[in-house]
Amino acid sequence: MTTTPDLTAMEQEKLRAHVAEVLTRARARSTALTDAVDDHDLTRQHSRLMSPLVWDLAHIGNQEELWLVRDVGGRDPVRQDIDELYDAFKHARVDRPALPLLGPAEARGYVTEVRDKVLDVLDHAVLEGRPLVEGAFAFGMIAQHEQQHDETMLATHQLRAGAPALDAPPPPRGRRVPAAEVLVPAGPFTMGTSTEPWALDNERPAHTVPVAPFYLDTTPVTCGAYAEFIDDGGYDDRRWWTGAGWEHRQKAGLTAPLYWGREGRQWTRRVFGRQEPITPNEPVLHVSWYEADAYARWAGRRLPTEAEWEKAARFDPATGLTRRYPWGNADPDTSYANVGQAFLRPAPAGSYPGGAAPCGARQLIGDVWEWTSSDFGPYPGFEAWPYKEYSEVFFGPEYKVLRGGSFAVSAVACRGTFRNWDYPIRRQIFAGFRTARSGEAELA
Ligand code: AVJ
Ligand code: FE
Repeated sequence: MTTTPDLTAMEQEKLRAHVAEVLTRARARSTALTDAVDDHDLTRQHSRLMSPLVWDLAHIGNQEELWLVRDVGGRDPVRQDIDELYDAFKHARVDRPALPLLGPAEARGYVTEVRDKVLDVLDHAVLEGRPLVEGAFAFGMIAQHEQQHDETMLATHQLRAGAPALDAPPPPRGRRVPAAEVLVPAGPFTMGTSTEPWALDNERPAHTVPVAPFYLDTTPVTCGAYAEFIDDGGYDDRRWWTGAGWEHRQKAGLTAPLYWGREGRQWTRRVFGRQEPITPNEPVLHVSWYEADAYARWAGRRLPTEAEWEKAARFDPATGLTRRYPWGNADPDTSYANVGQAFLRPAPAGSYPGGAAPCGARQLIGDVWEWTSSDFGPYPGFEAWPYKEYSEVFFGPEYKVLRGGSFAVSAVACRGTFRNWDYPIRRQIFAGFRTARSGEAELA
């Protein structure tokens, strides 16, 4: 897929060390998320939308075994007998608690045994020559997979009732922004990537996309702004909702974001087991696509398309080039963005001025996943790789694209090109949004 020039022995060693580091970091997080609760909490279902935590853990190990022990390593299977139990396409999440799953101790033993073999495979692997190992792709894919499930496990923690099990310091305070919206002038840009070594198939290939001028919110929509929509009767005014959105709002009885409640006139919410007043300047979380879309219409605006989002996040008008990240080509760290579950919440709107895009928009990476107006589909020239079940089977109008990553994504699973997707009714994911409006009128 990607053709990298032949690696020197030293480059191979550096890459190997990097792989070991991202795998180890992912495992530390999986361990922390599963050690935080007792065996009962690991095996029970906290929501019909989610797997038991112990399923995620063994599924992480099983994917690692399939790709790195068996395929890349060419080694004998560790537990071929459990492949079917941990195949996400064989059993719906709602049915997983009733399966004869590995218990907590067995699952921990299994993932450790697989990892020991993988580190041995890594020691001996030649990281080029075969597409799957070129640039250590399969290892990067598995590290991302574990981190993606860690984010899913964190969403299960948020759904879980009972005493708090997780702790984190508060995020940095918010900053003022010069203007509520930024202009992204007209013009084509290069979307997607053909060079990012660990980009997944749906991010490829790079291709040119024309984009009309538009304005984009400088920051994600805040809880305070969202509360105004609610208090203005937004949930009861059919004008703001699409047909399908209104139908869902009625059927599901939506009146506020998931986890929100009222104490008198004050909006409150539950955050990882703690009840608290909403923070007005924090990006709103746990809204469905339908709610985000309705809010935007109420505000006289719309959701950005996926191409608009990516142009705002990556295009540098000074060079005409597309950056890896809003701030440039450096990997994310805490000076640029709220990623890596350093905190258990998004940072206030306007935070991370150092991570702003050339257009001036902030917090495009990290904090909250941002719903876009776009359906999840293939880029021109898409090729499913290395397996159809990562992306291709989900392409179609029933899924909407989310961009940018939340406070719960790890740096390895978060890029300016990274694409996430979900059903427009979903709210348990760490999703918010920002709004846009077309710019033609002003420029004419
Ligand atoms: C990309 C987050 C939609 O969790 O369903 C995990 C990632 N794919 N295991 C998901 C994924 C296979 C996927 N999302
Ligand atoms: Fe998975």
